[in-house]
Amino acid sequence: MSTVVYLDGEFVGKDQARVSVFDHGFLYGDGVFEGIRAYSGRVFRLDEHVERLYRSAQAIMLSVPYTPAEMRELVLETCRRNNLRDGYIRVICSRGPGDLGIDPRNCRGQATVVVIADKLTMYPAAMYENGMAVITTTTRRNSPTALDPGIKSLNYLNNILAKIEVNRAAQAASDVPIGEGLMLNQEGYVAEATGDNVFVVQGGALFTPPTHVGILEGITRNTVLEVAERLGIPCSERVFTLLNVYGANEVFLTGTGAEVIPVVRVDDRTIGDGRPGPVTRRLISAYRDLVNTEGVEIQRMEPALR
Ligand code: PXG
Repeated sequence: MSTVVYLDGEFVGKDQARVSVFDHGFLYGDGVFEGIRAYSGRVFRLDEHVERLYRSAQAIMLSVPYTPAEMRELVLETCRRNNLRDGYIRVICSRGPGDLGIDPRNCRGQATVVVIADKLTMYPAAMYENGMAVITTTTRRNSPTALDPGIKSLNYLNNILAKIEVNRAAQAASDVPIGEGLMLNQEGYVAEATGDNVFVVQGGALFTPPTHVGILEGITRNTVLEVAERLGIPCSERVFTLLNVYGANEVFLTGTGAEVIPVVRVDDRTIGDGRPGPVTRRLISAYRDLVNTEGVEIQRMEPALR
């Protein structure tokens, strides 16, 4: 079955899914998006992703031409049309076509909406077993006073610049592969990774930066906080520095794509004994159990008799 993409009111073949070069999403990164996962025929935390999409859209005064309930249905329908049971769903809402000026008033006033459901490229399984190395990037996370990282905007250059640093560092030979980069906020406090949130474990308790540090409030982050609480693992949001990361017993990252992934080396400092720790391993397993049991059914319930 060939991939179909939802684009502005209709499903079209992947190769026909084209957006104007005058679209302000393309010209200026003027838009918002979501990355969502489906597992075993269910969409994980769909309502949370839809809510975040609308929060982001509202922040940039972008009017989405559907209700959140319709958007939710659109995500499910895109999965159905692609026969997708496991994979990745990308929702993109851009300002739409306009002229060459940045002024959003010159666009049509309603978002271009795209929904893609496709396969996902994941980190290799060995990284979940053995952990990854990370570096701290010199690129600082956007200041919330300039562009709040809580907005999941199409403007990812801040993260991409950091990711380029990660890629360059990863070229050097290393027994532990470098997979991500930590980004600090403008004050030098640990914010998040280029596409994931960060947690440290210290004395059996879990710590992650609060949203006011300037992070994307990850749905996986919030899920892990919930799961940890259920498991009786103390957790709190706390502002911390690299010193707290270097000295942590365990470090891991969270994200829709990465799920929960162990970090065993930070800026060439070995974390703990250099192996994924017990709390991280417990959370990886609990998170996997959850994604395979919870979520919104993709298939419509068939009538019992027909
Ligand atoms: N921080 C940032 C900056 C992100 O982009 C997360 C945290 C984790 O959020 P969720 O809700 O997924 O737990 C993200 C989201 C990629 C890619 O290709 C990654 C994300 C988004 C889009 C693409 O690596 N991560």
